[in-house]
Amino acid sequence: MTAPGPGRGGFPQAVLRTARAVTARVHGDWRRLEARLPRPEWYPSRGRGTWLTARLGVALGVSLTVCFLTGLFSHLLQHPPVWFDPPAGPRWGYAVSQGVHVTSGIASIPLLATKLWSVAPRLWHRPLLGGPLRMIERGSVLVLVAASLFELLTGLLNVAEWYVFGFFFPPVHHAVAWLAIGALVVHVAVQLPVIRRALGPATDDSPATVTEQRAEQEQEPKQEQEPEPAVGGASRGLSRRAVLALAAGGAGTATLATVGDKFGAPGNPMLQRVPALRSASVFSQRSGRGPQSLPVNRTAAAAGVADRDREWLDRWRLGVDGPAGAAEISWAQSRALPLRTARLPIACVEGWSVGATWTGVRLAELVAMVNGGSIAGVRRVDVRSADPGPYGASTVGPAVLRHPDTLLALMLNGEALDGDHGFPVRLIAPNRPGALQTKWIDQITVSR
Ligand SMILES: Nc1nc2c(c(=O)[nH]1)N[C@H]1C(S)=C(S)[C@@H](COP(=O)(O)O)O[C@H]1N2
Ligand SMILES: [Mo]
Repeated sequence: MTAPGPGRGGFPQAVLRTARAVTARVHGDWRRLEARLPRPEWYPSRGRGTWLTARLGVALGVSLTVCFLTGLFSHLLQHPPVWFDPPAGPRWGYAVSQGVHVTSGIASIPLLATKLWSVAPRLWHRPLLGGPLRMIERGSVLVLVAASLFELLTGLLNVAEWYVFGFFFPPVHHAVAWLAIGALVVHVAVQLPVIRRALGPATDDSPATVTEQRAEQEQEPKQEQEPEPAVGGASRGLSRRAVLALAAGGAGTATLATVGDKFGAPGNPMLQRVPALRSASVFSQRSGRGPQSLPVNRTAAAAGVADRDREWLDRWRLGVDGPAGAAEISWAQSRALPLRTARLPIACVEGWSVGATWTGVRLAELVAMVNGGSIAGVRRVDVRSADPGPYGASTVGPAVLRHPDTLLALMLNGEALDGDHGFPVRLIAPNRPGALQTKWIDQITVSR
C-alpha cells in the first residue's frame, strides 16, 4: 500500500491537483450561490421596461451632462490651469453656472434612483458574470453607477456642509466626474439601438418591436416582459407612465425645495416677484443668514481672526509687494484712496448666491503702486490672509485684475465689513467662485 504522500507524482503535479481542486470548489460554491441569488422574474412590476428606462435615461443624460459641463466650468475658474485666464464676466456668470450645477445634480438624484429601480432585474440576468465581453459590459455599467452615485452623494454632502468624507473634495469630485461622463458615453453608445427603438414611433406592441424583443430575449433569456399587459393582466404595480410621473415629481420637488438660495438676497427682485419660491425652498437655508444679510461659511472665530478692535486696527497694515516696490497701507490710508462701489454676488460652490453692494479700492490701483504705475505685464496677484484654512489665500489673473469692479472691499452695503465678512478688507470680483473671494486680506504679492 502506498501512502498518498505529497511526494507522489512530484511537486508540480501536487500543485496542479490542488489548483484543480480549489477551482472546482470555487466553481461549485459559485454555482450554488448563483442558484440562490434573485432572478429577474422576481421583479414583477409592470412599470419596468425599456419604454420607461429609455425616457428616464434621456432625462438623466441631460441633467448629468448639464451638471458635468457646469462642474467643469466651476473647476476651471476655481483651479485654473496655466493656459487659462479666468474671464471677469459676466459678473453673475459663476453664480448662475454654479446654481445650475447644484440644481441639476440634486434633480438627478430622484431620476437616478428611479432609473436604477427600472433596471434592477437586469442585475440578476444569468449568467451573472459570463464571458469576458459580458464582464466588460457589466463592468462598465458598474463604473457608471458607482461613479454617478459617488458624485451625487459627495456633492450633496458638500452642499449640506457635512464633510464626512475624509478627502479634499474638489480634486476627487472632479476626477470621478470624468470617470462618470466617460462611462456614460460608453453606456449610451452601447445602448443606442435599444434607446432608439424604445423612443421611436413604433409602439412596444407593434410587430417589429416584438420581433426585436424576441431577438433581445434570445441574447438575454431572462429579459423582463416588455409590453404593458392588457387591463386585468397579472402583473402588479404602477404603470410605466405613473412611474415616469413619479420620477419627474421627485426631481421637481427636490428642485423646488432647494432652488430658493440660487436667487440671491431677500431683496432680489426675482424673489420679490416670486416670494412663494423662498418659502417653498425649505432646504435652502443659506439665503440671507449671517450678518449684513449675507451668509457666512467660515466665521472670523473659525479662521482665528476674531477680536479685532480699535488698537489692533491702528497697528494693522496691508502689505503690497511687487516687482517695482513695496507699500504698507494703514486702515486710514486705505479709506483715503479713490473708492469705487459695485454690485456683485458672493456665489458659493454650494450653489447659493447673494448679491451685495461693495465699496472699496480697485485692486489694480494697489497693484499699480508696486508695478511702476500700471498693471502692464502683471501675470498674477496673490492675496493672502492670516486664515490658515484652504481658502485663506487666492490668485487673481490678468482678466479679473483689469476689471474695474475687482475690489479690495472695505464696505458692504454701506457699512464697514463685519468681522465674519472679512474685516478690515476682502477681495470681491465679478464672475469669481465664492471660495476665491478671500476675506481678511493682509498681504498682496504682484508677479510679472
Ligand atoms: N480667508 C478666507 N476667505 C474666504 C473663505 C475662507 O475660508 N477664508 N471662504 C470663502 C468662501 S468658501 C465663500 S463662499 C465666501 C463667503 O463669503 P461671506 O462669508 O462673506 O459670505 O468667502 C470666501 N472667503
Ligand atoms: Mo464657498
